[in-house]
Amino acid sequence: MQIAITRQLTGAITMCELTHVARTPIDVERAQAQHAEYERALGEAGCAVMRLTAPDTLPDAVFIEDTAVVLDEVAVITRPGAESRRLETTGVAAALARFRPLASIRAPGTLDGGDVLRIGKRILVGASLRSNEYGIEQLRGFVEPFGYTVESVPFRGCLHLKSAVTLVAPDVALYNPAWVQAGVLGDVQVIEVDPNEPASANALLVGDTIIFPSEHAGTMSRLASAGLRLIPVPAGELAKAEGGVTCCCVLVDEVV
Ligand code: CIR
Repeated sequence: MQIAITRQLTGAITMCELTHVARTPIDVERAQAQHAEYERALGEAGCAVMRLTAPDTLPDAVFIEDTAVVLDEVAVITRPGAESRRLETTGVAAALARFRPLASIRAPGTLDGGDVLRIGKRILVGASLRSNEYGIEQLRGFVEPFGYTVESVPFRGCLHLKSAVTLVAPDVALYNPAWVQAGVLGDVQVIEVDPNEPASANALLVGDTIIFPSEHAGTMSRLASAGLRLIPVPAGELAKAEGGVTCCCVLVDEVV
């Protein structure tokens, strides 16, 4: 059983951080309905969903992925690159302490979980506006003793590395070749996004199921043709806040 920790979406989301996306009005009720559907999909994919509350002083709290990197051995609590997001980690750390020993990124380090892509024992970290070299170095120090390697990866055109590439199977990556080079991914098969849907590389793999935004029909049909199992979810309102499907949960594997 996997636990998916999610976080309440409040009306404060209209004040969210934005970097590559122009601000357009977010329909909060619609966003909440989409978020609830996402949580239902997590349940259907086999997760136990644990939703944390959020104060309305934290506009981006729903994007909980950015606050922690959870491995079997340790949970690394991040120090998000956007100052407005730094207080999000307190509630997440309290929840994760039940499941893992904690380590924390400290100033001047910054790290957003959305930049962290694990491929087996390789951890790729997007060198982004949000994750700096100090944060990446601190992460390396925490996880190398457990046999992981940490590589800093260049990308462009989007907020986080996982906006440009995610795994859709343990050895298959979905990526946008305009934003990240396949070479950095190493020895995995790759599927390119539909070129008409540049922002569709963010897929959430849960077991053998992919939770995927239903708005990206072209890329979805590429994934389906590859024989992958999909649960489509509406995610258009969250996209207006520059969030995708990986961003809205932290997955905690049961360690046996
Ligand atoms: C932000 O700019 O921080 C939020 N509005 C969106 C964060 C999305 N998170 C993610 O891609 N992991």
